[in-house]
Amino acid sequence: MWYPGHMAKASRIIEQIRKNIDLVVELLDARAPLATRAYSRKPIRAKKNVIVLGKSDLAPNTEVIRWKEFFESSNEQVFVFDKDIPRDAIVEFIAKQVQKNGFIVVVGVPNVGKSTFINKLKGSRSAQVGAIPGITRGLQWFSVAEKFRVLDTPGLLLPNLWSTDLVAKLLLVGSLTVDMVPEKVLQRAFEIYAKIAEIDDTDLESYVEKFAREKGMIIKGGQPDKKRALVSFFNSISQGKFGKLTFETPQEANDYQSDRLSST
Ligand SMILES: Nc1nc2c(ncn2[C@@H]2O[C@H](COP(=O)(O)OP(=O)(O)OP(=O)(O)O)[C@@H](O)[C@H]2O)c(=O)[nH]1
Ligand SMILES: [Mg+2]
Repeated sequence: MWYPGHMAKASRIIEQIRKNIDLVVELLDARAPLATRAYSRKPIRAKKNVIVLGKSDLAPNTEVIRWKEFFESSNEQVFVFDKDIPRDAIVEFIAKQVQKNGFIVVVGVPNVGKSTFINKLKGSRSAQVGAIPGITRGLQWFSVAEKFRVLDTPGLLLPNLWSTDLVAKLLLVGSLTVDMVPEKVLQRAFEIYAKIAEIDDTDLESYVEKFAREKGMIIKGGQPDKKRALVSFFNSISQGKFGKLTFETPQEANDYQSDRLSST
C-alpha cells in the first residue's frame, strides 16, 4: 500500500481526537468525487460531515453543479471549492456548520488539495492556538476568524481500490501516479480519457509514442522516450493542462454500491 506511515499517523490522530471533532470536511476531487470518496467512512464518522468538491476549476462547471445536486439530494452539505475562491466564502460556509470555536478536521485522499484548503482557511491572519487543554497534546490548531478551529494536520485516507476503473480514475486525478499502477490500469485510464476527450486512438502505446515525438521527448538513437512521455501525459491530464475534464458522472453511482465499500 502507499503512504503507510502517513496513513497510520493520520488515522491515529483522528482516532485520538474523534470525540472532540465537531465537523469533518471531506475533500473530494470534483472530477471524480465517488472515486476520491472510495475509502472507509468509519474512521471519520463525526458529529457532522460536509463535502467539499475541490479542484472545481479543472472540471466543466455544468458537471460540478450536477455533482453538487447529486450529493445535496441525499442531504449532504456541499461546497464547491477551488484554490482561487475568496476565503470569506469558505469560512462562512464552514462557520454555518459548527458552533462557535468548534473543532474541524480536513480529510481526503492523497493530492486532492487538503493542504491548499487548510492554508486557505488559515489565511494570513489566523492565530495559531496550539495545543488545547483536553485535546491530545502536540496538535496544532488554528483559530479561523474567531469562528472555528481547524487542525493543521490533514487526515489522509486511502481509497479501497476494488476495481480497475476506480484505480484508473484516481490516476487521472493525480491521486495515484503512473509508477503505482499496473499496465492494465494505464490502458483503462487512457480509454476513459480518450472517450471524454474524443480521441479516436484507443491504444495507449501508440498514442504515447506520438505524444513523445510531438513534445520532443527523444532518447539516444532518436527513439521516443516513452517512459517520460507516459508520466508527462498523465500529469498533464491530472493537472488540467488538456482542459477542463470530468472522469465520472452521477449515473455511475450504482457502480459504487459494492459490498467492498461497507463504510457508510
Ligand atoms: N487547479 C487546482 N489545483 C489545485 C487546487 N487545490 C490544490 N491544487 C494543486 O494540487 C496539488 C496538490 O495539492 P495539496 O494541497 O498539496 O494536496 P494534499 O491533499 O495536501 O496532498 P498530500 O498531502 O500529498 O496528500 C498541488 O499542486 C496544488 O497546487 C485547486 O483547487 N485547483
Ligand atoms: Mg498535504
